[in-house]
Amino acid sequence: MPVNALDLVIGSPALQSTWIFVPTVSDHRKEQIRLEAHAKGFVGCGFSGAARLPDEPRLRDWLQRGRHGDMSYLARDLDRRVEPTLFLEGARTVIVVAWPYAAPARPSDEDWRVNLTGRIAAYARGIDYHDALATKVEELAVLVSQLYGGSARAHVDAGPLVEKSLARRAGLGWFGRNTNILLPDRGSYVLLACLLTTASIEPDDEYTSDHCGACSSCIPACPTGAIGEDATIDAPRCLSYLTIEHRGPISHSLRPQLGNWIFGCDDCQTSCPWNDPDEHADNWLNPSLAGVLSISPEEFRETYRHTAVSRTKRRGLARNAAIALGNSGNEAATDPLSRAVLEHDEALVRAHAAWALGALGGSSVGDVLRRSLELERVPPVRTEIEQALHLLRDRPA
Ligand code: B12
Ligand code: SF4
Ligand code: SF4
Repeated sequence: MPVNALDLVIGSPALQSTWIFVPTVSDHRKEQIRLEAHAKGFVGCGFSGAARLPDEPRLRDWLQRGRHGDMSYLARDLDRRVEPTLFLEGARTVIVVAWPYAAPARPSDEDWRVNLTGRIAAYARGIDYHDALATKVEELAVLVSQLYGGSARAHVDAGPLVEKSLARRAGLGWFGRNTNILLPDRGSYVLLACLLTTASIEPDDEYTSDHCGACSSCIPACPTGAIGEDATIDAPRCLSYLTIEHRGPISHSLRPQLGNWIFGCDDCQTSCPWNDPDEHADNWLNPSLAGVLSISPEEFRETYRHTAVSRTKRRGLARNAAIALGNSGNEAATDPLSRAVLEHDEALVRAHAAWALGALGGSSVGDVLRRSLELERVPPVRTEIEQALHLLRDRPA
């Protein structure tokens, strides 16, 4: 979920000359940083050295298998992904913090099909975490520089470093089979951020246990089978990738697996015994699909501007809502989809609305699709409409 790169370099020459690092047996300053991180709301704060991470062969293998899909930035300059000193020259310590977010409720499958509501992944609730965390990590950076001197630089998701591996090395938790880092007392509903510093701070022990044990619940819970036996994700199959990162049409074979996910996916986390579900559904996470499909540019800006959802853009979110309406099996989805195939200003959305109408079927759908074919000028959308008409014809009466 990368956004614009966040760079922060703290540590004026004045500060650096005032504070000289003197290693001590018991470093109270380290505990002060941990306490401050907790006071800011972080639920984990660990310290790691800045040596090169051992992940390069795993990353290379993952990339060679094309598991990164369109995220070409992940393949750029692997050294920068595993070498903290290339992110901050002279880095000697990486402080990794974990920010908790509220667990999602588990709405029943039946409910969304009746109410025609979508699902947004729980991490996206509220102000975009990139902004929220950046401010807190910047404040922590000031404290680190005051206590130890040196310079510091924050890394929140968008940077190249492999944050999960740093988190494990900083002692925060283990890699689950779903590839997320789980904290033993929190589960995986946490977001990670790093603070690199030139100060030398005693590292914590890396997290060597693995508490997945015999469990493998997340693997069958994944709607698209994106979690490999080798605990890596095939991103082009992952709904989080498809609904957020992937800009173009979603392949026909994967559309039914979206269910009602319109931004991200939590299925491999809600199925995990280390995560407790929330009891209460949150309307913001379950918006009306018809509303999202027809959302205007102004409404989209107003509703999602400061949230992570803005990353998928209005076009992407409406595309996903069209698919979810097609998956609902509910006749009430026909009207909003018919309006979209005839009138939506985005070709991508019209194309997916055509598919969704074909998937829904019903007596009025053929007429709507034929009318839209008369009006439609964009070749890929025309193809989708023709395919939807074929689907209708082939459907058993
Ligand atoms: C690209 C990316 C994605 C991609 C690919 C996901 C993936 N698993 O790689 C997509 C778009 C699919 C995605 C989805 C999600 N993401 Co994402 N994503 C990233 C990003 C930007 C890079 C991850 C990466 O490098 N992947 C490459 C592959 C090869 O890495 P990997 O699968 O983790 O493989 C490594 C491990 O296998 C590791 N490893 C495994 N076992 C062991 C054992 C040892 C001993 C060692 C040393 C290493 C090791 O070695 C591999 C190479 O490093 C990071 C932020 C960052 N800068 O790190 C966030 C991040 C991983 N995502 C995050 C989140 C929250 C999500 C979602 C939950 C969002 C959602 N609800 O929709 C889903 C979860 C899907 C899933 N099951 O992974 C969080 C994870 C927080 C956590 N608790 O772990 C991160 C850290 C962002 C953040 N700052 O908080 N994401
Ligand atoms: S986020 Fe969803 S689609 Fe992606 S691996 Fe997890 S369960 Fe599968
Ligand atoms: S569901 Fe089971 S296997 Fe998957 S991450 Fe959680 S504990 Fe590990």
